[in-house]
Amino acid sequence: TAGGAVAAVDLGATSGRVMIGRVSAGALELEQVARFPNGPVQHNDGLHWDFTALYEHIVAGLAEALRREPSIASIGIDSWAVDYGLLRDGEMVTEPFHYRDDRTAVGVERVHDELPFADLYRRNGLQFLPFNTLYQFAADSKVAGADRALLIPDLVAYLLTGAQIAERTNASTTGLVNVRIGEWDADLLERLNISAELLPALVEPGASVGRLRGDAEERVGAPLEVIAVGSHDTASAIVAVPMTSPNAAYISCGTWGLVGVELDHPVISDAARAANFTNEGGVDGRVRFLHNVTGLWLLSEAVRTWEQEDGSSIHLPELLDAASFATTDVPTFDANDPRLAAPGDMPSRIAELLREGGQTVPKTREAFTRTIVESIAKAFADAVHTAAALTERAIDVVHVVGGGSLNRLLCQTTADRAGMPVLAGPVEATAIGNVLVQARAHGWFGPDATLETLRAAIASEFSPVRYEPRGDA
Ligand code: LFR
Repeated sequence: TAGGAVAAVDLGATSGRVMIGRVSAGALELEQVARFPNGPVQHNDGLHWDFTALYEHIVAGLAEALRREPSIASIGIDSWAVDYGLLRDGEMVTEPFHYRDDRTAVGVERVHDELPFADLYRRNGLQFLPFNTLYQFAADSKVAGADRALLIPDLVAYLLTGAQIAERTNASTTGLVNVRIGEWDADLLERLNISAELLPALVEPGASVGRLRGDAEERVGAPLEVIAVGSHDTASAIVAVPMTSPNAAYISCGTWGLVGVELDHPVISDAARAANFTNEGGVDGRVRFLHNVTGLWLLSEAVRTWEQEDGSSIHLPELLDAASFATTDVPTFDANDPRLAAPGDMPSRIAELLREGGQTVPKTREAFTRTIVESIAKAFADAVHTAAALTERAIDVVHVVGGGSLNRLLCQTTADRAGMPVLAGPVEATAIGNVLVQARAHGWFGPDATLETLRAAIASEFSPVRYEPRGDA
């Protein structure tokens, strides 16, 4: 009885995928069915996503998934956070904005004029990121004329099923959910002039959203059920971190590096605010107490720039191998500098930061790559130590999951700089978390499965690679 197949839709900032997850006797197997590119698109009024294209790829991918695996029982959808689509009379008003669009600066000013950041933090427990949804709303002239705002995974679910919901983990990244009561903060909405009607009811991961309807059902081939998962990709990834002790920290590393620990209760102390740590909602009411570190974005934007210069593509694993032999002094910069947030010529911007810091700019691409990786590792290690201090935990191991777990140089330098072992993997944490929450909803892990049950079930299958800290680093 205990098993079956589900489909996971996982949308990242640079690509999206549809996967089949097969679960049997606690074992889990993933099969990628479709992968499609994603990225910012410049419109007259700023950076957007090509959501319409994403949706087409999703529907085509789901149809292919069902062809390959007719027993698929449900669909779960996760994506990056904070971004939303606006609806008017049920129709999308415009392609959603991309969170790296710089219009949000105006929104930050407007919101902080009404409520200083310290007051906001006490309410929503969120680290300051200029693109948190509440700032985006304040800068988006189309919000006033809309009757619904749906976060990206909820928007996909709506188009598929017709149901309008706000999945809780992702809703927590809007800045509009009260961190103590776990509901939309009505008072905050009023002060920010946001109609309470704009936001649909919150729904828990594991709940049924609805069945495919109309065109979606026809194209996919069956009236499949959509189940809410940890629809914030980071929430799904954390489900699949094989943590076995409260003294474990995690880094969910893709475009971003989300560095922190899992808690039962939020920490909204002045120190947490000053360190810009966030209390995002996890699956089962857990708290993702973490800090956003600019992750592989720096490397992918640098490589993109170099590829444009060369007019040919770069083989990243090769570049990273070469970078690991660049052993002379490695200058580092602040990976979190806000000037590195927008798309653009990353090598020049980084060179400027290095010069500002009185450091020499590496001359070769290998050495430059080493500087980028070490700077990310340094920011990771700092965030791990800060998380330990803020939560008074004796952190003694760091799990790295996501694409970054395959980056050996990054894992090793993170271990070196944190002074503790790094356990790398699974690389597919987000998709695994998405699949596990659906599988649990179907009862395939028994009636009382906790996150610990799920983590234990997959621990044997995805055993991590261990990196010991090198003492001399
Ligand atoms: C990671 C992520 C982060 C969020 C950022 C922007 O993919 O979801 O958790 O802060 O993207 O949405």
